[in-house]
Amino acid sequence: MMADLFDTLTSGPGEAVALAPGAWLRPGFAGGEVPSLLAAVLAVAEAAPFRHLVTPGGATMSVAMTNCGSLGWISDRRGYRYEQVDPLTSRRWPAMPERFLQLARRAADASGFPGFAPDACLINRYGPGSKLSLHQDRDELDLDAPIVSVSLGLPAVFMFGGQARGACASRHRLQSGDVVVWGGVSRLAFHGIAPLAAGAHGLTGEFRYNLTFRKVMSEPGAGAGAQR
Ligand code: MD3
Ligand code: FE
Repeated sequence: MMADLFDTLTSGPGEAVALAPGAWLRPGFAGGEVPSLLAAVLAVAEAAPFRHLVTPGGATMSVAMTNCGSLGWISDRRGYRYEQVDPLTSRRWPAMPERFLQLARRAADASGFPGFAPDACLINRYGPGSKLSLHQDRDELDLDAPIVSVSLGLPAVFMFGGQARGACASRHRLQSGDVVVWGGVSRLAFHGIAPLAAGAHGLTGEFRYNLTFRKVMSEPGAGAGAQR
């Protein structure tokens, strides 16, 4: 049996919950680091401000985004892609803070994906009502590497859609300090975030932040991903 919302509500820190094959929720894995992670997020946002991107279809996203690392994910009328330069500032994205890298690697190691070396970290900021519709993350060249997500601030309801577009298969609450590693067959699963409930968090106020660590570029000679 896969876990559902109630399992994640009742599991304590330390134990991993299998959300799906290759997808491990680690409640509270980053718990003690939340204040320092948040400080690093705000420092990134000083150099590369949060902004609401426009989709290729012309809709403005309700989630505000920025990035750090050598590549950053962007969307505009021309499509979705990774860029080395922030189109808002015309500068390179801020470097990935060492503590981000360490946390992402530690979580991936614990989940059976040793040596994770992300080159991109997308930072999402949710305000009241912000949502992310069901989607796949498939703009990365290296689909063998997992994605590691870290939640900070207000809780959110994560929707897991499985391998096919369509209905949400399960829901899970993601709370501040929770880390999820998405690898294997879950790497291309459909997923989204339900509209954020209004609230007040002691550290983030009305916001929820989510970090997703991604390996965009394949290593030379890494195989299938290399020629995509
Ligand atoms: C499952 N972010 O940035 S994190 C995204 O909370 C994104 O901001 C959400 O989806 C957020 O693309 C969800 C959980 C997550 C991230 C990546 C995944 C789940 C995933 C990639 C594949 C499968
Ligand atoms: Fe995603």
